Amino acid sequence: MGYNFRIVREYRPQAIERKWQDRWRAGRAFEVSEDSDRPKFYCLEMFAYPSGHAHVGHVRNYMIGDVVARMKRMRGFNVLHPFGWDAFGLPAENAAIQNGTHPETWTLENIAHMKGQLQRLGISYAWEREIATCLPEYYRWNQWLFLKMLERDLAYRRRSSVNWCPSCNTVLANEQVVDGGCWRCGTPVTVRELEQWFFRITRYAEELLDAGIRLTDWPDKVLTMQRNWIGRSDGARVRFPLEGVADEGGIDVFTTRIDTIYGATFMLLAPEHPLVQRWSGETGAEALAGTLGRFQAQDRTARLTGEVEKEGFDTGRKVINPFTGRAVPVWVANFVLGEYGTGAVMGVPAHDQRDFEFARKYGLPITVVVQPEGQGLSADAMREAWEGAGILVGSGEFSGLASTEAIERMTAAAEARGLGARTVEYRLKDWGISRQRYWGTPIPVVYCDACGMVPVPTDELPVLLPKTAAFSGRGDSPLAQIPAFVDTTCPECGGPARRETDTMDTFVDSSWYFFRFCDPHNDHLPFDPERVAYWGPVDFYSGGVEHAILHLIYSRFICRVFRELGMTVLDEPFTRLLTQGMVLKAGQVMSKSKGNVVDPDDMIQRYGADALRLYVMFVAPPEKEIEWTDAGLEGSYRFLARVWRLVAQLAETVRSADVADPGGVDLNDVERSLRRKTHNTVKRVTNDLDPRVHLNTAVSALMELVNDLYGFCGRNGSLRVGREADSQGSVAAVAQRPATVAVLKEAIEALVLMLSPFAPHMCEELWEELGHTGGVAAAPWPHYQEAVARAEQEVVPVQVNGKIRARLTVDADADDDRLRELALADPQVARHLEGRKVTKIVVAGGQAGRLVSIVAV
Ligand code: ANZ
Ligand code: ZN
Repeated sequence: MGYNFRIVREYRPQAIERKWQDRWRAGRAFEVSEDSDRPKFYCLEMFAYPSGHAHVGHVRNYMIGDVVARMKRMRGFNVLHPFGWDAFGLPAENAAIQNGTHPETWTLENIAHMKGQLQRLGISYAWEREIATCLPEYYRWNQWLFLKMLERDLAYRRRSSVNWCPSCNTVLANEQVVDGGCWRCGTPVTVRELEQWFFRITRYAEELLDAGIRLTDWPDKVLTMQRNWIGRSDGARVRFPLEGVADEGGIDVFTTRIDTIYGATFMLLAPEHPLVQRWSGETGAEALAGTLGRFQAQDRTARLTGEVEKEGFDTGRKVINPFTGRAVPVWVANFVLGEYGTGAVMGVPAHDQRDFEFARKYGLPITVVVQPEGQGLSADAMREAWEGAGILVGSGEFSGLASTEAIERMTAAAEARGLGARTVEYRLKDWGISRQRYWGTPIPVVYCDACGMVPVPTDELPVLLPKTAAFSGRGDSPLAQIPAFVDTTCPECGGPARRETDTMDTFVDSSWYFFRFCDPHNDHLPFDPERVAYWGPVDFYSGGVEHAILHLIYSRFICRVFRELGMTVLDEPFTRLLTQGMVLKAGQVMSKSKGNVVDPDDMIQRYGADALRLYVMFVAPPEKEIEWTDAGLEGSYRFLARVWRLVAQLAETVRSADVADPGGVDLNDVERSLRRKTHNTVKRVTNDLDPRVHLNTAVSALMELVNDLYGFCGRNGSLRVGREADSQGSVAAVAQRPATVAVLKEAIEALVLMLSPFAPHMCEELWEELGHTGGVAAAPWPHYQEAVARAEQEVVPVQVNGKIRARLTVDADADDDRLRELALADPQVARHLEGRKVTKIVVAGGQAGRLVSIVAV
């Protein structure tokens, strides 16, 4: 029977994908345990919020991680590649309010559906390690962590403001405030002060900032965002005494521009400043109190960004500018923030734009004290503040100094006179973790009339979230409405006590889940330190850039908390970070609300999971956005079908190869060229994948190899192996030339191995067809030989006394001595050397190739 007519099965992904998914599961192919004989590799994608259905934009990240995990496994690493669910949070509760489904039901159903989606994509997860943060076996360790932090003063309680809907009588999360109104009823949102819990992340501000510099495998963009978020500011605190009440001290301001202090013509306090709060309570202060109420009700982010109109109120009090000795008025201003610096600012209208606008609006004096070089500023003519540096004027003994120098000298002077001190301020605030919500981790403390706040003893954990709750979206937080939950006994005195009804921010859940994956079923500790010592840190972490700040800073912080608890020695949880690009459709981000989502299941039905995976990897580098097109997916499918036909038709030939190593036999030109292509492709793909993760260029290299293979074998489909090789169009020719079969086998096997991280199901099937057992997922990654991968022949120019006299065509692996020999033997060169004495022969190397230079006298 002629080989040309062998009928191969058509590529039908649906028929093989299920089969391999079942086999992987049954064979526990991706489950791992610690193994000190192999290097470990922890590959993690940010776990998923179980919103319902994952679209291809969501799953792109998992596919990227899967290619890395599969490739690393083949390269001999013991790979931990787990998955789980960030399962608490507001949407579940909103769904309960809207359609009565219990948040737990909603969440667990969504998890089941999405897990199925991921399994149908063939992602190589260690599913036995799956975690869901809404289960008590997980969240009890949030509670444990909270209690440990409480012991160390890393968790504390203070009053802080929340959004309040006066109509629903309920606290609103920031996401539930839409255009300043309640998401349910539209009533304008006001501010309420409540006792809330905080994690003291500011204790680590400096370390988080410093250590950021060492995260060399993180995108610069993310590091910059974190640096700005932490926001270190070097400046000084300066005290302005209150006029007339010398004993009562004064008001401290924080400034980065003490050089402008002679121009401070007023002081501005935040509405939240304690003195303002005190003054507003005094009799006759109704107008002040009214203004404060209005300011505090203004959108906090708009106040922060300065989007709201700048407004102030004169308190009627005065302070003394300690450098000029003059009394200046104290105003309250809506754009001064209570939580930054000291909550008080010296107003320097000539040199700060916000102060300038404020002064113009309220007719406050403007005094220029810094002159930019070569300009003469005058207060009356100014149209905006001069914020740059310059030479000080009207600044007493400091006049004539340049700004930088003045900052040094004036800070020293303030310190010497006991007026102030050099300080560093951070934008980073302590992390408010209290949520007045149901679907989260209950905070494990109780309040007792006799003992006050009492932590729940760790052996009584978990504090279980009660199953039933009313979800009206109105009134107190849902937990506060369940007496069976609230009413308890005090662990200290046994008297009646009330439980804390706040739950934790879900960012607490995600701040340490990567440790839990190392030991997911531990029921006496969050994790065994030894297991984290083996698996940690995460070597490759990928996810959306929207987590550049909160999740990634909180995780770095909590890693340090576990370090403080002696549970890990790690400083940083994630060595390498990749932020993947979005998937767009018709130029728009895919999202349910835009109705432009592509469901992976639809695509799997039409083209198979492998084509979908390959398409998403091939269309762009992982960090870049991709524009979804069905045509692109179809192209990937066609490529896979092409590989399928090629390999399936050659499988029998490859299996029958009796020369194991094509390196050991004589090859003709065509064979040698295919072999070079194979080794060169292995080299390219290996380097593209590890460590660069240039998945798209790796796929292009594989496509080139497939083209060359088709060229080698003859035209599409007929695959007359050996036709180009030795001009005989039959399989018999192959049999006669073991070398052809050997190079073919090497190429085909390398192709299937390297394609397998991208298209794992198809490659498993083909690998088996090629006669291998044990699965491609566990097969070793192909090797390449540098010498074979290099261009085969090299053209080397030969100079005699600086003039090119010949060009040699040599084997690329010929060494320099051989080159010298060949150069001297060349007839052209020999002619130019006639009657001369060679004094030097140099072989110069370089990117462009080698060159022989002969000097003769
Ligand atoms: C006087 C001054 C003069 C200032 C001048 C700037 C320019 P960064 O770099 O962001 O730390 N400031 C201090 N506390 C504030 C608060 N709670 N709310 C709003 N603004 C506040 O900025 C520090 C500067 O921001 C400080 O320096 C202060 O204004 C203002 F020509 O002091 B400066
Ligand atoms: Zn008590």
